[in-house]
Amino acid sequence: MKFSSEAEKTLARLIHDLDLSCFSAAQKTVFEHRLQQEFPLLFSMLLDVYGDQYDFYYHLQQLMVSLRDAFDARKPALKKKDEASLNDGPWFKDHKSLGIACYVDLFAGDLAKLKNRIPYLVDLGVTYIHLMPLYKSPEGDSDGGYAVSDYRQVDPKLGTIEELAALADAFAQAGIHLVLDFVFNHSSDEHQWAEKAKQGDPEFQDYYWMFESKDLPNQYETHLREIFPQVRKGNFTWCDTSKRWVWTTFNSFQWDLNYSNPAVFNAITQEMLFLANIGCDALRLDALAFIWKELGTNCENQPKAHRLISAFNACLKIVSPSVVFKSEAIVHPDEVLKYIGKDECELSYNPLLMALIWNSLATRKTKLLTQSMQQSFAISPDCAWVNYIRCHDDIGWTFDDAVAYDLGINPHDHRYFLNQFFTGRFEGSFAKGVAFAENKETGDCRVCGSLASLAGLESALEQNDQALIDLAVARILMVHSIILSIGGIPLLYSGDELGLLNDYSYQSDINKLADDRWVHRIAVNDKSIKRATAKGSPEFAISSGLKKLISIRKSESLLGEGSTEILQTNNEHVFAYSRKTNTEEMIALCNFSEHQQFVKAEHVGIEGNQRLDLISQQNLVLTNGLISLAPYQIRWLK
Ligand code: OTU
Repeated sequence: MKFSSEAEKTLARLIHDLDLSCFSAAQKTVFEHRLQQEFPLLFSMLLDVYGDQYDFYYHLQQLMVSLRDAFDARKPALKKKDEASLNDGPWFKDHKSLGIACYVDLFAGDLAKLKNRIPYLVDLGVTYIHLMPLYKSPEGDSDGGYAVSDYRQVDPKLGTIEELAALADAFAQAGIHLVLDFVFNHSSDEHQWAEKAKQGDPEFQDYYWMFESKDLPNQYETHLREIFPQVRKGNFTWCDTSKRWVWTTFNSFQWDLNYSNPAVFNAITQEMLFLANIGCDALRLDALAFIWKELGTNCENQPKAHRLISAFNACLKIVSPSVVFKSEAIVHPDEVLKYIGKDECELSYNPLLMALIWNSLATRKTKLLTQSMQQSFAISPDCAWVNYIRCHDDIGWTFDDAVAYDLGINPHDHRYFLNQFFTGRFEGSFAKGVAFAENKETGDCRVCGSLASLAGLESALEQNDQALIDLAVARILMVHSIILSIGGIPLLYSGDELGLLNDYSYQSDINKLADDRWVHRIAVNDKSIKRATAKGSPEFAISSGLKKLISIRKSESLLGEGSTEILQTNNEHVFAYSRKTNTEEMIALCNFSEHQQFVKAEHVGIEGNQRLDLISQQNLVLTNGLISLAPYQIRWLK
């Protein structure tokens, strides 16, 4: 192949000019071997994005220096882990895997105290922890830490980088993989790059998208969405110090980085490798869909965004191959899939499953869920979904309009209904959510709220109605059962395991008031943990029920390695899927309605054979060939 010989030639020249005297002979061999393996792809990606720039080769040379230095700085213990991971295959396929996402301050106070929470996590069965962004960020509103002022410094209120590295070790000893955020679409406006840009330094003004006049921004703007319309109109912010317009997709203090500048790719690679070298196992690629801007497009999911992510991935594989990327693409289902692959992100949030589970709770119908999963659940066996019900963000009604139309659902009207339902405006709704980012012009919004409040526990408790409380608890357990068994890493959102309700105190905090997502960013403290041990309480029912589901998951290896097939049940209220290996099979069924339902056993491939229901621990009894399901009942039939 012509191209690979070009890559080889280029690599030989780069290595020739690279001083590798810092390495031992053995380390030099490893580094060079990894370069041989990964450079062809890295080169082809960067050539495609930056090859027409006069100084492309200079930037490649700079990148080599960054890779060498990061490899040199990587601790021997981490290098050992890298070698082991290359031999052992991916950790995330294991049926014992269980994730949790939490804020350091809300969950523990600070990094030092978080160490004391490890026994709690181990008791829950956690093997993966995503610590929400904990880097230095502006005082006051920092978008929950997603405005990073220094990637190499921990927010002083939470601790130090040394404490974080020590915590990574402690987690590793407890069998917990650490996931950190890589917020690389933007930095905060207080990052030193931004500060220099504000002061007029042209080198750093090129790190961002800065414009003297509004002409070009206006041209871009005609194709762009507004992500946070509640805080600002449009995607650009006037910076008075530099007298320039700055591209700010999210908040005004989050400045989009300019990846058309190869110096930015290199600078951010250095930050990424610094994070990898702290000792994490995965990096969550925040807002990755937005990194490439192309005039005349919506500047999301651009082909060159994929090239850049592959290039970052190749750098990671050279320096720290045990670290994988997790994609945070909350976009059209077809676009979500494009980020998943060994060369891009081995892990990906599954926003479609998340949104459609909520949809099925509202409608009590599973057709949209079933058909969408049949279309979009399958991914490469090297990769894994991260399945979740709630996270720190709002819920947006992401699904493929074509699938909806196919089922006779008008997607626009249906999204309106879902917003009404989950904000509790729809009569008879059990949900108590808060509208987020309401667009006054279009009427669009998204939904915030804790899992328990959205699933009906808050309103049931207000009505003090035990039957409604029981239904809410059953919903909460059922939706968790899906993420625990459908295939992929189940990711809990801290507090949901304890049934925490919305916390409205943000409404009196000036720094949080404008961002309703704070309603479901809730402190977990000793009191809430203790409450969930009180027998008879809904919190206890949730926490003990969840623990039981987790322990069943952990005893069934087919829930890790088995393939998934989404089944048609011919009962519109029941969602079903099978998990299969060469030797075992399990059929999972969930009843999304508060009425008893029946499914013909033969429709889900059960033919009179003996099946054990792993949930009830009883053999399945068919009546007239029918499987019965009580309201919100889960069955795992093996
Ligand atoms: C992410 O989410 C984070 O999860 C948010 O907490 C941040 O505010 C944001 O990036 C900026 O850093 O708009 O409403 O995939 O939906 O990336 C959430 C597209 C968001 C976006 C997603 C983004």
